[in-house]
Amino acid sequence: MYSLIHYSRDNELALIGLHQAPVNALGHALRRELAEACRQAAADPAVKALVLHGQDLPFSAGADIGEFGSDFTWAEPSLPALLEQLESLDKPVVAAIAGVALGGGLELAMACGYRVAEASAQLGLPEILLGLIPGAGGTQRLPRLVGAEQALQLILSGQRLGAGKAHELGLVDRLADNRDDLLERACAFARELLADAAPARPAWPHAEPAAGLDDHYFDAYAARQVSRWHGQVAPQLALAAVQSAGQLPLAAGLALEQELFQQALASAQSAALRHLFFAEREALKIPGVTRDTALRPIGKVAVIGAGTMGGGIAMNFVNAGIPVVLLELKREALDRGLAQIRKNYEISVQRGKLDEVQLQQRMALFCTTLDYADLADADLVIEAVFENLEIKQQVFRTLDEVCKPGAILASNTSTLDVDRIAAVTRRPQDVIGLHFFSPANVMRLLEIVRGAATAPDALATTLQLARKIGKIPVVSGVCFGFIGNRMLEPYAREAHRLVLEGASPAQVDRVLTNLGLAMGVFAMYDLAGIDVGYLVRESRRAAIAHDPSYCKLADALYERGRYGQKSGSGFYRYAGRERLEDGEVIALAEQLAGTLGIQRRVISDQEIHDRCLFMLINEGIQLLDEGIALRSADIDLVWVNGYGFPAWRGGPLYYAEQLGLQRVLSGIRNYRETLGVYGETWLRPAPLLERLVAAGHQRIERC
Ligand code: 3H9
Repeated sequence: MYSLIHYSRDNELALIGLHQAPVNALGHALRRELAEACRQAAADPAVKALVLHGQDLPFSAGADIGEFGSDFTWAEPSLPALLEQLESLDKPVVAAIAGVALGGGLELAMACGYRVAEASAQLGLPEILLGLIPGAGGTQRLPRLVGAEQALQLILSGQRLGAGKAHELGLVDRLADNRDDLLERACAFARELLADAAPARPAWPHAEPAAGLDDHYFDAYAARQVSRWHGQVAPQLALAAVQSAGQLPLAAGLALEQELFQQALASAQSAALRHLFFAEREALKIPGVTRDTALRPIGKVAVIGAGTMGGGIAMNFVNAGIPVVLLELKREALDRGLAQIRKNYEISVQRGKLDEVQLQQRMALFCTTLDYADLADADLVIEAVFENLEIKQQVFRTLDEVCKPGAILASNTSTLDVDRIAAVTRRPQDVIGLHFFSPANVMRLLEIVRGAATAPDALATTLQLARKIGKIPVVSGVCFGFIGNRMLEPYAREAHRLVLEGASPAQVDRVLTNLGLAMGVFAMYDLAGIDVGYLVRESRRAAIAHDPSYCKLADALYERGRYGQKSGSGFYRYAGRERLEDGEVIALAEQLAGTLGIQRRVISDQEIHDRCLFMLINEGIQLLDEGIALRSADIDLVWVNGYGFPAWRGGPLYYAEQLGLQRVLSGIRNYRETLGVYGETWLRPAPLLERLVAAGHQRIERC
């Protein structure tokens, strides 16, 4: 009778096991069967209590995100209606939570009168990360369980709680030691409730969720967050919904929540965030790599270079419990690197994210060496030495000598040709690029560069490892700068040129941050170091020599020792951490423009937006055409997670689809014509963009 539910009886208990692989997403078919199972249990006089659990699966990851936008979302029983049905049963219902109870999954658990979770379960309402608000009672029932203040924090952060913390807050009634005894513990709890003649639902611990909060609490909260929310609708809707829990009876609060949820679901921002959710999962699917591809065991990692980058990379593995050997050429460099790592962990301890014992455990996983011979037993070696081909090739020659067969040899290059690095070894199949972003222990993006000879199992192993250390991996082919930095080049080039033509660095940055980017181009260059950008340009002077205006202002700043934040001045001046506009930079731009024969003029914000963004998009489309990126959504992931592109705009290529490909193409063509030689040199529409527009495609895909 059921295909997604395991229904069984244990004396006076009905056991209802949800079984919709892989994560019990509450799609229409599962909802229908669950409603039927609840009706069956309600109608059976022998059943006195119900236990809901995930049958050999996590409890539930919430509503089926793939259903949103289709008729199935609200097909009866809708999730809110199903939960109201559950809540109105006159028999106690115990939710037994294993794995995850997220979003609608936690809402399902909260509609039950009682909850038991196994110790490693994770609970949360992550809807906000999808541009949504909880829409099946979460904004009403959570405040009644844990209080409005706590509920607001959980709903607005989307943060997951461990079962222990959930228990402390009163979200969970009982804890089971592990998955194996969860169901037994939940059944024992249900029997206890029956023996005690407990009510089907206990009274809400916070019947007045906002009691004790200042009258202006919610307004003041919103005022504090408004700049951080940056025009995003979901946080404002979530706040209004939680606020209503303190003002309205449950039924009215649920009705209001429904309205607000619908608004969030219909928003372009939620569509963009849902696009990224699926993009993240799709990015793991790589041609030539299947579920059956055998993985290489990774028990020990070596990192060459203990500077900021090497140290940050090493921390990722240690955080996941994998021992790391750090190699440097000099003892002092090793000591300095290790001291910095300890300092980073100490900051985490101060912030309460780590305790002293964990700090000691992590430090104990590091060992250091000055001798390459000590890398012989490493399963993965990542070099993070100076960005220079000859130096990296030399490191790889040595690795080829000392490393065991089958070890994966990775370069953390951000621009160089991985195939030329692989070519100096006798095992190019084991060589791969792992491009971490700085700070490497914080940034989630990991570009995995697949060389021409990289073996599928080496690729599969690094993909899986990336997930294990909490990164978002995106596979790129080999080219200068891979996906991210190659796209940065035309985007930053336009920004630099616009300043010569009459914009100020602050105006350019403002246009970009108004769009939602975490940082403008010039603030970013000042942070990364103008000397660093200069060295990258030095490595490819031949390719840019034909344009004397190319990043000329940055070169001039470099010559004046204005290296950015670290030297107190760059495109801006710095007073401590405060960024100030600098008239000297404008004067320098005017002088350079005069020398180069560039007519300065008033530059509109629209032109800044179009030239920077359209060239960024254009390069992304070109990368797709060349096969460097496998899909346009991979490009979106790179720019959202590595370059501060606003997630709620879905990434640059998704943004282009919303703008309309025709608009992007005609913008590029227009500037190509109006910018003279410069336009002809650089503003060339990608052939794929032209083909897509000619064929009337709205989506960016190979054609
Ligand atoms: C919501 O609940 C709204 C309600 O408040 C109101 C409604 C009216 N739906 O991540 P993984 C798929 S909004 C559909 O690789 P992991 C995923 O696409 C929802 N599919 O595994 C993937 O498919 P494939 C709020 C889902 O072990 C497969 O499951 N909930 C859903 O690394 C495995 O996923 C959330 O935001 C879903 N809800 O992580 C939770 N969840 O194999 C979202 C997963 O074809 N989910 N899939 O690529 C997660 O955070 C993680 O998936 C989870 C597992 C932690 C559960």
